Amino acid sequence: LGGAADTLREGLLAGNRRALARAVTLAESTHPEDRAEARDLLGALPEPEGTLRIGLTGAPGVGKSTFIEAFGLYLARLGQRLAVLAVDPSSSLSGGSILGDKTRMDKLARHPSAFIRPSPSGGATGGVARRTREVIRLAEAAGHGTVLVETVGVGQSETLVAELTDIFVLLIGPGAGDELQGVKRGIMELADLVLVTKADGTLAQAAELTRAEYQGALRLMRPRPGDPDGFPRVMAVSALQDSGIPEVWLAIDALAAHRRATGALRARRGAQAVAAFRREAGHLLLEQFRADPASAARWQAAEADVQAGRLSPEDAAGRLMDRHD
Ligand SMILES: Nc1nc2c(ncn2[C@@H]2O[C@H](COP(=O)(O)OP(=O)(O)O)[C@@H](O)[C@H]2O)c(=O)[nH]1
Ligand SMILES: [Mg+2]
Repeated sequence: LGGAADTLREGLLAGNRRALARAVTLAESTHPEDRAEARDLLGALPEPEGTLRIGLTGAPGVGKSTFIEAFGLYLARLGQRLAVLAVDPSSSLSGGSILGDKTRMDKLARHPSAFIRPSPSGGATGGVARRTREVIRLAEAAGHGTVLVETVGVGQSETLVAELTDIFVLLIGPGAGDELQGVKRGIMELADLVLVTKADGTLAQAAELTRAEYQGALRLMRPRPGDPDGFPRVMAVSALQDSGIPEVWLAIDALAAHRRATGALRARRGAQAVAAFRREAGHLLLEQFRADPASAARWQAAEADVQAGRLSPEDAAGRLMDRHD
Protein backbone atom coordinates (compact mmCIF):
# COMPACT_ATOMS: atom_id res chain seq x y z
CA LEU A 1 0.00 0.00 0.00
CA GLY A 2 1.04 3.59 -0.59
CA GLY A 3 1.57 6.21 2.13
CA ALA A 4 -2.00 7.56 2.30
CA ALA A 5 -3.49 4.07 2.04
CA ASP A 6 -1.18 2.88 4.80
CA THR A 7 -2.29 5.69 7.08
CA LEU A 8 -5.92 4.86 6.34
CA ARG A 9 -5.38 1.19 7.09
CA GLU A 10 -3.61 1.95 10.35
CA GLY A 11 -6.34 4.36 11.42
CA LEU A 12 -8.93 1.75 10.58
CA LEU A 13 -7.22 -1.01 12.54
CA ALA A 14 -6.81 1.38 15.49
CA GLY A 15 -10.60 1.78 15.51
CA ASN A 16 -10.49 5.40 14.40
CA ARG A 17 -14.00 6.51 13.50
CA ARG A 18 -12.94 9.06 10.88
CA ALA A 19 -10.76 6.47 9.15
CA LEU A 20 -13.69 4.05 9.09
CA ALA A 21 -16.03 6.69 7.63
CA ARG A 22 -13.43 7.54 4.99
CA ALA A 23 -12.89 3.87 4.10
CA VAL A 24 -16.64 3.33 3.80
CA THR A 25 -16.92 6.33 1.49
CA LEU A 26 -14.19 4.78 -0.69
CA ALA A 27 -16.01 1.43 -0.78
CA GLU A 28 -19.29 3.11 -1.72
CA SER A 29 -17.74 5.21 -4.46
CA THR A 30 -18.14 4.26 -8.11
CA HIS A 31 -15.00 6.10 -9.27
CA PRO A 32 -12.48 3.58 -10.63
CA GLU A 33 -9.63 5.12 -8.60
CA ASP A 34 -11.62 4.91 -5.37
CA ARG A 35 -12.63 1.34 -6.20
CA ALA A 36 -9.03 0.34 -6.74
CA GLU A 37 -8.03 1.96 -3.46
CA ALA A 38 -10.90 0.26 -1.63
CA ARG A 39 -9.92 -3.09 -3.16
CA ASP A 40 -6.30 -2.66 -2.06
CA LEU A 41 -7.37 -1.66 1.42
CA LEU A 42 -9.75 -4.61 1.78
CA GLY A 43 -7.07 -6.97 0.51
CA ALA A 44 -4.67 -5.74 3.20
CA LEU A 45 -7.05 -6.33 6.10
CA PRO A 46 -6.62 -9.31 8.43
CA GLU A 47 -9.29 -12.02 8.46
CA PRO A 48 -12.04 -11.11 10.91
CA GLU A 49 -11.89 -13.28 14.02
CA GLY A 50 -14.88 -13.92 16.25
CA THR A 51 -17.15 -11.35 14.66
CA LEU A 52 -20.88 -11.86 14.37
CA ARG A 53 -23.09 -10.64 11.52
CA ILE A 54 -26.81 -10.51 12.16
CA GLY A 55 -29.34 -9.77 9.40
CA LEU A 56 -32.75 -8.38 10.33
CA THR A 57 -35.66 -8.13 7.95
CA GLY A 58 -39.39 -7.38 8.05
CA ALA A 59 -42.13 -5.37 6.42
CA PRO A 60 -42.05 -1.56 6.61
CA GLY A 61 -43.39 -0.32 9.94
CA VAL A 62 -42.97 -3.65 11.73
CA GLY A 63 -40.50 -2.06 14.14
CA LYS A 64 -37.06 -3.03 12.79
CA SER A 65 -35.31 0.27 13.47
CA THR A 66 -36.87 0.69 16.90
CA PHE A 67 -35.84 -2.84 17.84
CA ILE A 68 -32.31 -2.42 16.47
CA GLU A 69 -31.83 0.75 18.47
CA ALA A 70 -32.98 -0.92 21.73
CA PHE A 71 -31.02 -4.09 20.97
CA GLY A 72 -27.93 -2.11 19.96
CA LEU A 73 -28.02 -0.03 23.13
CA TYR A 74 -28.30 -3.26 25.13
CA LEU A 75 -25.26 -4.76 23.36
CA ALA A 76 -23.33 -1.54 23.88
CA ARG A 77 -24.14 -1.74 27.59
CA LEU A 78 -22.69 -5.27 27.55
CA GLY A 79 -19.48 -3.70 26.30
CA GLN A 80 -19.78 -4.68 22.65
CA ARG A 81 -18.79 -2.42 19.79
CA LEU A 82 -21.31 -2.68 17.00
CA ALA A 83 -22.11 -1.46 13.53
CA VAL A 84 -25.57 -0.98 12.06
CA LEU A 85 -25.88 -0.99 8.28
CA ALA A 86 -29.02 -0.51 6.24
CA VAL A 87 -29.53 -2.29 2.94
CA ASP A 88 -32.18 -0.79 0.75
CA PRO A 89 -31.99 -1.88 -2.90
CA SER A 90 -35.17 0.07 -3.64
CA SER A 91 -33.40 3.36 -3.02
CA SER A 92 -31.43 2.89 -6.23
CA LEU A 93 -34.71 2.85 -8.14
CA SER A 94 -36.83 5.37 -6.31
CA GLY A 95 -34.03 7.67 -5.20
CA GLY A 96 -35.56 7.61 -1.73
CA SER A 97 -35.29 5.19 1.14
CA ILE A 98 -38.23 3.07 2.25
CA LEU A 99 -36.47 2.15 5.46
CA GLY A 100 -37.79 5.43 6.83
CA ASP A 101 -36.16 8.16 8.86
CA LYS A 102 -36.04 5.99 11.99
CA THR A 103 -32.87 4.59 10.33
CA ARG A 104 -31.11 7.49 12.02
CA MET A 105 -31.47 5.80 15.43
CA ASP A 106 -30.53 8.98 17.26
CA LYS A 107 -29.70 7.50 20.66
CA LEU A 108 -27.61 4.65 19.29
CA ALA A 109 -25.93 6.97 16.79
CA ARG A 110 -24.65 9.10 19.67
CA HIS A 111 -23.22 6.08 21.46
CA PRO A 112 -19.41 5.94 21.15
CA SER A 113 -19.49 2.12 20.68
CA ALA A 114 -21.84 2.22 17.69
CA PHE A 115 -21.16 2.94 14.04
CA ILE A 116 -24.31 3.54 12.01
CA ARG A 117 -24.39 3.71 8.24
CA PRO A 118 -27.69 4.32 6.47
CA SER A 119 -28.22 2.90 3.02
CA PRO A 120 -26.48 5.01 0.39
CA SER A 121 -28.90 6.11 -2.32
CA GLY A 122 -27.99 5.65 -5.96
CA GLY A 123 -25.85 3.02 -7.58
CA ALA A 124 -26.87 -0.17 -9.28
CA THR A 125 -28.84 -2.84 -7.43
CA GLY A 126 -26.16 -5.36 -8.31
CA GLY A 127 -23.66 -3.31 -6.35
CA VAL A 128 -25.63 -3.43 -3.11
CA ALA A 129 -24.32 -6.84 -2.07
CA ARG A 130 -20.72 -5.98 -2.84
CA ARG A 131 -20.88 -2.61 -1.13
CA THR A 132 -22.51 -4.02 2.00
CA ARG A 133 -20.06 -6.90 2.14
CA GLU A 134 -17.17 -4.48 1.98
CA VAL A 135 -18.63 -2.13 4.59
CA ILE A 136 -19.13 -5.12 6.93
CA ARG A 137 -15.44 -6.03 6.56
CA LEU A 138 -14.33 -2.44 7.15
CA ALA A 139 -16.49 -2.06 10.27
CA GLU A 140 -15.14 -5.34 11.64
CA ALA A 141 -11.57 -4.29 10.96
CA ALA A 142 -12.24 -1.14 12.97
CA GLY A 143 -13.26 -3.30 15.92
CA HIS A 144 -17.04 -3.32 15.52
CA GLY A 145 -17.34 -7.03 16.18
CA THR A 146 -21.12 -7.24 16.04
CA VAL A 147 -22.68 -6.11 12.79
CA LEU A 148 -26.44 -5.64 12.41
CA VAL A 149 -27.75 -5.39 8.85
CA GLU A 150 -31.28 -4.04 8.50
CA THR A 151 -33.26 -4.55 5.34
CA VAL A 152 -36.85 -4.03 4.41
CA GLY A 153 -38.72 -7.20 3.51
CA VAL A 154 -39.34 -6.62 -0.18
CA GLY A 155 -38.17 -8.47 -3.25
CA GLN A 156 -34.73 -9.99 -3.12
CA SER A 157 -33.23 -7.92 -0.35
CA GLU A 158 -33.93 -10.52 2.36
CA THR A 159 -32.13 -13.32 0.57
CA LEU A 160 -29.34 -10.90 -0.19
CA VAL A 161 -28.95 -10.09 3.49
CA ALA A 162 -29.12 -13.77 4.43
CA GLU A 163 -26.16 -14.21 2.06
CA LEU A 164 -24.17 -11.57 3.92
CA THR A 165 -24.81 -12.59 7.52
CA ASP A 166 -24.29 -15.46 10.00
CA ILE A 167 -27.72 -15.31 11.61
CA PHE A 168 -30.97 -14.24 10.04
CA VAL A 169 -33.79 -12.68 12.04
CA LEU A 170 -37.32 -12.09 10.73
CA LEU A 171 -39.50 -9.51 12.45
CA ILE A 172 -43.28 -9.74 12.17
CA GLY A 173 -46.10 -7.63 13.60
CA PRO A 174 -48.43 -8.73 16.39
CA GLY A 175 -51.44 -9.25 14.08
CA ALA A 176 -52.17 -12.98 14.29
CA GLY A 177 -53.53 -15.08 11.44
CA ASP A 178 -53.47 -12.74 8.47
CA GLU A 179 -49.73 -12.30 8.79
CA LEU A 180 -48.92 -15.99 8.47
CA GLN A 181 -50.03 -16.01 4.86
CA GLY A 182 -48.25 -12.75 4.13
CA VAL A 183 -44.77 -14.03 4.90
CA LYS A 184 -43.20 -15.87 2.01
CA ARG A 185 -42.28 -19.44 2.77
CA GLY A 186 -38.75 -18.91 1.53
CA ILE A 187 -38.16 -16.24 4.14
CA MET A 188 -39.55 -18.46 6.87
CA GLU A 189 -37.10 -21.15 5.81
CA LEU A 190 -34.20 -18.72 6.06
CA ALA A 191 -35.14 -17.38 9.49
CA ASP A 192 -33.14 -18.55 12.52
CA LEU A 193 -35.19 -16.40 14.83
CA VAL A 194 -38.65 -14.90 14.35
CA LEU A 195 -39.43 -11.91 16.55
CA VAL A 196 -43.00 -10.78 17.11
CA THR A 197 -42.71 -7.05 17.71
CA LYS A 198 -44.77 -4.58 19.78
CA ALA A 199 -45.64 -7.13 22.48
CA ASP A 200 -46.84 -4.41 24.81
CA GLY A 201 -50.05 -2.73 25.98
CA THR A 202 -53.15 -3.65 24.03
CA LEU A 203 -51.04 -5.59 21.50
CA ALA A 204 -49.43 -7.93 24.06
CA GLN A 205 -52.07 -10.65 23.79
CA ALA A 206 -52.16 -10.60 19.98
CA ALA A 207 -48.37 -10.81 19.98
CA GLU A 208 -48.41 -13.92 22.17
CA LEU A 209 -51.02 -15.55 19.89
CA THR A 210 -48.91 -14.78 16.85
CA ARG A 211 -45.83 -16.12 18.58
CA ALA A 212 -47.55 -19.45 19.33
CA GLU A 213 -48.95 -19.67 15.82
CA TYR A 214 -45.57 -19.12 14.17
CA GLN A 215 -43.82 -21.52 16.50
CA GLY A 216 -46.41 -24.12 15.50
CA ALA A 217 -45.94 -23.38 11.80
CA LEU A 218 -42.15 -23.68 12.12
CA ARG A 219 -42.46 -27.06 13.83
CA LEU A 220 -44.35 -28.34 10.79
CA MET A 221 -41.58 -27.27 8.46
CA ARG A 222 -38.73 -29.51 7.43
CA PRO A 223 -36.07 -29.55 10.16
CA ARG A 224 -32.87 -27.91 9.02
CA PRO A 225 -29.77 -30.03 9.44
CA GLY A 226 -27.28 -28.47 11.81
CA ASP A 227 -29.77 -26.48 13.88
CA PRO A 228 -29.45 -26.93 17.64
CA ASP A 229 -32.50 -27.85 19.74
CA GLY A 230 -35.12 -25.12 19.92
CA PHE A 231 -34.22 -23.43 16.63
CA PRO A 232 -35.65 -21.78 14.64
CA ARG A 233 -37.25 -20.03 17.60
CA VAL A 234 -40.09 -17.53 17.84
CA MET A 235 -40.01 -14.86 20.55
CA ALA A 236 -42.17 -11.87 21.44
CA VAL A 237 -40.43 -8.57 22.14
CA SER A 238 -41.23 -4.97 22.93
CA ALA A 239 -38.63 -2.39 21.99
CA LEU A 240 -40.80 0.32 23.52
CA GLN A 241 -40.87 -1.38 26.93
CA ASP A 242 -37.41 -2.86 26.50
CA SER A 243 -38.71 -6.37 27.18
CA GLY A 244 -37.42 -9.59 25.68
CA ILE A 245 -34.19 -7.95 24.50
CA PRO A 246 -31.73 -9.86 26.73
CA GLU A 247 -33.52 -13.09 25.81
CA VAL A 248 -33.03 -12.35 22.11
CA TRP A 249 -29.32 -11.82 22.68
CA LEU A 250 -29.06 -15.07 24.68
CA ALA A 251 -30.72 -16.97 21.83
CA ILE A 252 -28.50 -15.38 19.15
CA ASP A 253 -25.38 -15.93 21.24
CA ALA A 254 -26.27 -19.60 21.82
CA LEU A 255 -26.92 -20.18 18.12
CA ALA A 256 -23.69 -18.41 17.16
CA ALA A 257 -21.70 -20.48 19.68
CA HIS A 258 -23.22 -23.66 18.27
CA ARG A 259 -22.42 -22.65 14.67
CA ARG A 260 -18.86 -21.76 15.66
CA ALA A 261 -18.33 -25.05 17.47
CA THR A 262 -19.65 -27.18 14.60
CA GLY A 263 -17.78 -25.21 11.94
CA ALA A 264 -21.08 -24.24 10.31
CA LEU A 265 -20.33 -20.54 10.67
CA ARG A 266 -16.98 -20.83 8.93
CA ALA A 267 -18.53 -22.98 6.18
CA ARG A 268 -21.34 -20.47 5.67
CA ARG A 269 -18.89 -17.59 5.33
CA GLY A 270 -16.82 -19.63 2.92
CA ALA A 271 -19.85 -20.29 0.72
CA GLN A 272 -20.76 -16.62 0.91
CA ALA A 273 -17.26 -15.64 -0.19
CA VAL A 274 -17.48 -18.02 -3.16
CA ALA A 275 -20.86 -16.52 -4.13
CA ALA A 276 -19.33 -13.04 -3.93
CA PHE A 277 -16.39 -14.17 -6.05
CA ARG A 278 -18.77 -15.53 -8.69
CA ARG A 279 -20.75 -12.29 -8.78
CA GLU A 280 -17.60 -10.22 -9.01
CA ALA A 281 -15.84 -12.43 -11.57
CA GLY A 282 -19.01 -12.61 -13.68
CA HIS A 283 -19.26 -8.86 -13.60
CA LEU A 284 -15.62 -8.37 -14.61
CA LEU A 285 -15.81 -10.98 -17.38
CA LEU A 286 -18.84 -9.20 -18.81
CA GLU A 287 -17.07 -5.85 -18.62
CA GLN A 288 -14.00 -7.27 -20.35
CA PHE A 289 -16.11 -8.85 -23.08
CA ARG A 290 -17.98 -5.64 -23.82
CA ALA A 291 -14.82 -3.54 -23.73
CA ASP A 292 -13.87 -5.11 -27.08
CA PRO A 293 -15.63 -3.04 -29.81
CA ALA A 294 -16.39 -6.05 -32.04
CA SER A 295 -17.89 -7.98 -29.13
CA ALA A 296 -19.86 -4.94 -28.02
CA ALA A 297 -21.28 -4.62 -31.55
CA ARG A 298 -22.29 -8.29 -31.60
CA TRP A 299 -23.91 -7.81 -28.21
CA GLN A 300 -25.90 -4.81 -29.52
CA ALA A 301 -26.99 -6.75 -32.61
CA ALA A 302 -28.07 -9.70 -30.47
CA GLU A 303 -30.19 -7.44 -28.27
CA ALA A 304 -31.82 -5.92 -31.36
CA ASP A 305 -32.60 -9.41 -32.72
CA VAL A 306 -34.12 -10.46 -29.40
CA GLN A 307 -36.12 -7.24 -29.13
CA ALA A 308 -37.59 -7.71 -32.63
CA GLY A 309 -38.33 -11.38 -32.00
CA ARG A 310 -35.92 -12.54 -34.71
CA LEU A 311 -34.03 -14.67 -32.23
CA SER A 312 -34.94 -16.26 -28.92
CA PRO A 313 -32.93 -15.00 -25.95
CA GLU A 314 -31.31 -18.44 -25.64
CA ASP A 315 -30.39 -18.55 -29.34
CA ALA A 316 -28.98 -15.04 -29.28
CA ALA A 317 -26.92 -15.75 -26.16
CA GLY A 318 -25.62 -19.00 -27.70
CA ARG A 319 -24.59 -17.24 -30.93
CA LEU A 320 -22.91 -14.48 -28.99
CA MET A 321 -20.67 -17.06 -27.38
CA ASP A 322 -20.25 -18.97 -30.71
CA ARG A 323 -21.81 -22.06 -29.19
CA HIS A 324 -23.84 -22.72 -32.37
CA ASP A 325 -24.81 -20.94 -35.61
N1 LIG B 1 -46.20 -0.33 20.68
C1 LIG B 1 -45.03 -0.46 20.06
N2 LIG B 1 -44.76 0.26 18.95
C2 LIG B 1 -43.56 0.09 18.35
C3 LIG B 1 -42.58 -0.77 18.87
N3 LIG B 1 -41.50 -0.74 18.05
C4 LIG B 1 -41.81 0.13 17.07
N4 LIG B 1 -43.04 0.63 17.23
C5 LIG B 1 -43.68 1.63 16.36
O1 LIG B 1 -43.88 1.13 15.05
C6 LIG B 1 -43.64 2.14 14.07
C7 LIG B 1 -42.60 1.68 13.06
O2 LIG B 1 -41.36 1.48 13.71
P1 LIG B 1 -39.99 1.41 12.91
O3 LIG B 1 -38.96 0.97 13.88
O4 LIG B 1 -39.72 2.67 12.19
O5 LIG B 1 -40.30 0.26 11.87
P2 LIG B 1 -39.44 -0.25 10.59
O6 LIG B 1 -40.05 0.40 9.38
O7 LIG B 1 -39.64 -1.73 10.56
O8 LIG B 1 -38.02 0.13 10.80
C8 LIG B 1 -43.21 3.40 14.84
O9 LIG B 1 -44.31 4.26 14.96
C9 LIG B 1 -42.79 2.85 16.19
O10 LIG B 1 -42.97 3.77 17.23
C10 LIG B 1 -42.87 -1.48 20.10
O11 LIG B 1 -42.06 -2.25 20.66
N5 LIG B 1 -44.11 -1.28 20.64
MG1 LIG C 1 -36.61 1.18 9.61
